Order: sequence, then structure tokens, then C-alpha cells
Amino acid sequence: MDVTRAAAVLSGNWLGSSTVPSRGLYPHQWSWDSAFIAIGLRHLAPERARRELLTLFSAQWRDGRVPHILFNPDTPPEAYFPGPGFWRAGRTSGLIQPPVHARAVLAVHEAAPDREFLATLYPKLRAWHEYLLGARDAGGRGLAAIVHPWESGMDNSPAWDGPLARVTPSTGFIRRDLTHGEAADRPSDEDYGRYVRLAADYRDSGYRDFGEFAVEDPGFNALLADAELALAAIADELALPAAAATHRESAARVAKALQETLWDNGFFFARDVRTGALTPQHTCAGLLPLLLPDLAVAPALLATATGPRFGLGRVHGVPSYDLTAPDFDPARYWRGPSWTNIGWLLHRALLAHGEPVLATQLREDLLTTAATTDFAEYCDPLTGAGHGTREFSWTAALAVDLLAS
Ligand code: 2M8
Repeated sequence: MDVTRAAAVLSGNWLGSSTVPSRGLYPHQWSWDSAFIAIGLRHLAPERARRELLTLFSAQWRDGRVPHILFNPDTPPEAYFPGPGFWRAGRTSGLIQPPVHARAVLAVHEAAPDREFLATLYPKLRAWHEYLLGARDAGGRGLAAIVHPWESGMDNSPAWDGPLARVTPSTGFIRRDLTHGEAADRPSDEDYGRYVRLAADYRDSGYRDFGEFAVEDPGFNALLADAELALAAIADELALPAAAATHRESAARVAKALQETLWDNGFFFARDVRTGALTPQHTCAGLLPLLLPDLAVAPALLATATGPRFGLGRVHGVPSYDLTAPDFDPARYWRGPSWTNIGWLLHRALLAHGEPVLATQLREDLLTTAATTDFAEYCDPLTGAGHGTREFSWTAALAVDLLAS
């Protein structure tokens, strides 16, 4: 893959102080996208990588949450729904996304050391994690709960079908995503109606209450434990050894809660906090605890990753959903296709668990697919065909990072 093409995608999507995931479908700044984008940008333009993250954290709420969208004031309000008017939260939405930011901040610093950048972001990252481990512990199990499928980053995952079934879909709004995306690649109208209903109810509660949807997601919480480890490394860099120890203890607590409460029969499943039951679907979120270096069940989880359900090493990328499930769909949003960010995370996880051959194979495949699909948002794991929008920022950014690794 040619790094200049990936760099051109990132420059084309740069707005001056942040990067849009894509010019058409996602014309604002998204939280976890920005973290992945910074991880790539650090090799091309560290100043832009730092700016990307500083801009996002300039929108952090007083309660510590980092909003999932920071709206660009120059983008017309009708370009994306639900836009700023819907959320009634100033320039942001009121939801969150997975906490991959500490890992990104550390990575940016490692590529281009800047103590001031670390010192500025450390307290903000701490407040962010404290919000997740405090206000979001809906189940009292030491895990953060998400209150909307969009908070998982895996919006349309089949794991949300059960909890979402309780939600009455909203009607009477205009979807903007279908202007840019194929209907067969995107969530159904009914699911979209449920997303809008949940977001409106949460907004009307003042962004405080746990409503009909409250879920402990293994992907979100594995990323939180990984983020606490990154924060520990940041605290070490800042010569704060006591704080570093606290972050390591916190990472260990989340990892323990994951293992004790979401691991069942060889896999990590999401828990529906309302019913207390685990959701039965095998999704790629259940593979993310492999990021944790001391994971006792790593051999069993690796066996599932390379077995028939995810076919790691025999398919393109990491399928977002169980290849053997009757409702596996290779093209529809988070219900089967492979996404570069999940592949990039699994690449790291494979290296951490002594699987360098599989990691190299995955890396080669991610780079080839990024190039052949014009940096597609996601791809068919069986054929490698691109789906969703093209010139997608995190596909380009993470390809840059894989090239440099
Ligand atoms: C997708 O989510 C947004 C809502 O946040 C959407 O569908 O409009 C997801 O793939 C999410 O993970 C991603 O951050 C976002 C922007 O790329 O798009």
C-alpha cells in the first residue's frame, strides 16, 4: 500500500483542527474515530495528531464524559441527523463512545514526545475514566454500561437486538445517512427509529438516567481496562508513580469483572443490565478482551477467534459477527462485515499473546484491503469487497500505522 494515498485521504478529511470520518456520511468530529485517526496522523504530522485530540477534549463535559460527536459549526445542520438541534447540548451530542483515547494520547507521545501535551490531557483522561467507572456503573459490577447502541461504536450489532426489542421506534424524522450509503449496508428503518427514541429519552432525562437500554459490553470494557493501562504509562511518564499504580489496579479490577461476569462457555458476551441475562450472540466485541496481557482465558478465546465463528487467518479482517450464525450478513453495518479498527486492535492483541505469524497475516490483509477498496469503511470478510463510504479516515490512518509498525 502506498502511504501517500492514505495521507491524501487524511488531508482531504482534515477541517483545520480535526478530521471528519468521511466528507459525506459523517461530516463532524467523532470521538473514537479521532483517537484512531491520531494514531495514524502521529507518523505523518504529529502536530495535527495532537490538535485532533485536544479539539475533542475541548468539548469534554463537566461530568467527565467525552461526547461522541463534536459538531462542526460550518457544516449545514441538515447534513447529518441527529444534528446539534436534536441533542440540545450546545456543540455536542450527549452520548459517548469507547474509551480508546488514553491509548491514542500515549501513542502520539511515543512517536513525538511532548510532555506538555501529556500533562494537559492526563487530568482530562482521568476525569473521563472516572465518569465511566462511577456514573456509568449501572449494574454495580465494576463495569461501565452503555445506554445506547451508538455508544458501543458497533451500532447495529446483533447483540443489541434483544435489549432494543423493548424500545418503541420513533417515527417522523428524516434519515440523512441513506443519502450517502446503500440501504442494504445500513441499519433498517425500524432500528433507526429505536436509536432515535433512545437518544431522545436520554436527552429528556438530562443525560442522566439509565433507560430501557443499559448494557455491559465486553468490547467497551476491555478497551476501558486497556485505557487504564495506557493512563498508568502516561502517569509514569509524568513521574506520578502513585497515580500509575492506581490506574494499574483499576485496570486489573475491570479485567477481573469482565472475566467473572461476562465470560461464559468460551466467550465474552454482553449483559443486558435490565434483565441480568447475557446476550447470546458471538460478536467481535467479545474478542477484544484479548487486548489484555494477563487474560487467563486467552488460549480459549484465541481458539474461538481462529475457529469457524471468526475464521481469523482464513477470511478478510475480523468479521464483526459470527460467520456461522443464520443471520450473519457480510454487507450490513456491524452485522458481519470487517472493520479496520477491530482488525488493528486484534493485530495488537495477537502480538501481545505470542501469535506473530497470525498477526503478520492480518496486517498484510488489512493493508491490501484498504488499498483495493479505496479505504472503504468496512469490507465483506468472505470476498474482501468494500462497503459503506470510501476514503474513510480510520481505515487510512490505521493503514498508515500498520505500515509504520
Ligand atoms: C457509525 O456511527 C454513527 C453514529 O455514531 C452513524 O452510524 O451515523 C459507527 O460505525 C461508529 O462506530 C463510528 O464512530 C461512526 C463514524 O465513523 O459511524
